[in-house]
Amino acid sequence: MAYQNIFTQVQLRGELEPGVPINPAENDPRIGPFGFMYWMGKIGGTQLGPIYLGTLGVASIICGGIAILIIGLNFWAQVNWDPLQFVRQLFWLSLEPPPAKYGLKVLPPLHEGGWFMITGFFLTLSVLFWWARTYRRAKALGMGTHVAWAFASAIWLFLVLGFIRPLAMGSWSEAVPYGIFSHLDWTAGFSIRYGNLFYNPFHALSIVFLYGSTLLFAIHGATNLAVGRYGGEREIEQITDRGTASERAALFWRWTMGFNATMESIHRWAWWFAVLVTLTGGIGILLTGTVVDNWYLWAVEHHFALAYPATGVVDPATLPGAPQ
Ligand code: 07D
Ligand code: 07D
Repeated sequence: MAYQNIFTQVQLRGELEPGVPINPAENDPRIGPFGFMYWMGKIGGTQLGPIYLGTLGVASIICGGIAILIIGLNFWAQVNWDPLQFVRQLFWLSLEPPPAKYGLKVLPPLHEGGWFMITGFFLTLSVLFWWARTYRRAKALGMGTHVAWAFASAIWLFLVLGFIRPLAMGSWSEAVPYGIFSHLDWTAGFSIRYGNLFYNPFHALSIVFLYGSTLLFAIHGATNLAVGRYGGEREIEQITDRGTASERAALFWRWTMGFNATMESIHRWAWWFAVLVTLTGGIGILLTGTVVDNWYLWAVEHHFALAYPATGVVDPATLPGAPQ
């Protein structure tokens, strides 16, 4: 067998595997497997399929499809149904939420946010169906539901951005537009409108866990590859019966930083770091405009930002009667 390292990957070939059977009483309409693919093997397993759609999968894909279709048709209409301009301007096109005057009206006129509301409805359904699918498939396989709960943390931020916070602010106009660059403009505008998001401690926490996640992922991946020559990629065996690979990995980290995670705990570290990115992020966004109006002034008040010398210029958002 060839020595495996980061540059030489295993391209497994053998019988096509349908995977473990599940409870025969359950409907199990899995489709495939379809065959092997060399290029898939470069980034993961070589086998394509089996795939399991089921009711929730089909429902999710239909709802997601409707959302994408409405977004796409709105974009296309915005360029007078010119296919070339659709492609050229794709990144700049946007489906905007309703204007503020409609408040929480569920269905404003279609061209004034109505299409946006319908899209949001189907997109949210699609994401929720997909969540239920991750939960149900895990249960069907007798697995824990860790993936579903981690996904729920991302959905929490998604719902805060597009549903919960707009509801709390009393207007759907607060929601994020559907568009590549327009959602970036929204993000930048949000920070400016609320006095610089860097002074929001939950944004800071979210960044800590985002950066932390990349660091943990990198050192975990690197450590496992490094002890691959001792069977380190057989993580489960190394957890239950600590072998020479995990001994070395542990010693390496004790040598270099005085402490080591275990073969098992590193995955708990990684899970929590990833989950906390969007959990803390969602809290930070929900507080913005509802509890805290200007994060810079909030930071001045809490003595971790310096007040500028008086210039006579007043932030209109701080004046009584300013639109909230
Ligand atoms: C690599 C897994 C694959 C997923 C991909 C995303 C779509 C959207 C929709 C044309 C890591 C598929 C994209 C289906 C097509 C239309 C209308 C995940 C991986 C490849 N953002 N954001 C992107 C979304 C928010 C921000 C890219 C979604 C907030 C910044 C992509 C949401 C804020 C930057 C995208 C969402 C924010 C991006 C790449 C939902 C604050 C970038 C995403 C539903 C968090 C980056 C041009 C990626 C970029 C980028 C999608 C929400 C900020 C289009 C679906 C409102 C600063 N965002 N985003 O790889 O290049 O994620 O933008 O909440 O710099 Mg965003
Ligand atoms: C959006 C979770 C929802 C996604 C779901 C997926 C589909 C598509 C497609 C299958 C991303 C649904 C998917 C429908 C399916 C296919 C193909 C996760 C999402 C459910 N920031 N910032 C964050 C940094 C600034 C701002 C988080 C850094 C400025 C706003 C993160 C910097 C301003 C918001 C982060 C920086 C600003 C954030 C996002 C540096 C702009 C948010 C975490 C170095 C000028 C969001 C509390 C995440 C948040 C957020 C990082 C700067 C604005 C840690 C590193 C000061 C408005 N920022 N930011 O995972 O939670 O998002 O804030 O400058 O809303 Mg920020």
